Amino acid sequence: MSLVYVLNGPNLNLLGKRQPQIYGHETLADVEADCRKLAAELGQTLRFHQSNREYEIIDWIHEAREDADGIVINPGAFTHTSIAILDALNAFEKPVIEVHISNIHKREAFRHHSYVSLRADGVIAGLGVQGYGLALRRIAHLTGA
Ligand code: CA2
Repeated sequence: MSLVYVLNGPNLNLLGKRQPQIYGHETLADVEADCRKLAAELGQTLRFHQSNREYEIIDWIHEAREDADGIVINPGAFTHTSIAILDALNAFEKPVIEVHISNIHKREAFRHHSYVSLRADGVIAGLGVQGYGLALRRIAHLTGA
């Protein structure tokens, strides 16, 4: 079994509850259930987390350094602001896939830049919540699982 962290940033706890035209109707609990089902097929154990606090996300990335085989991260709005999350990811040596539910490049100019993309091995944007599953498949491929 490989171990994958799936980390979600601020406001993603509101998924499926507001702005469905941008983020769809699935809740974060639905996304977690879908990810866990796929992970079982791929031979992955998941640690699935969401936080509105930057330091908690950083702490999970540090924790992942100990034992994880990969990180899937949707940093939410921290994508566009957080050098601290970038620094934490730079200290993680295994694959990192950045996921955005919406196509950030089709949205406001301030969403076009991602600090996390400076580290990510791959970036998925605009494929809705399907992006999470695709990211898990990519990590399975990269880790040879
Ligand atoms: O498209 C994405 O996944 C984003 O990472 C989502 C972030 C946004 O700041 C990024 O630019 C792109 C926002 C997540 C907020 O999620 C909500 C979901 C439902 C209702 C309100 C917010």
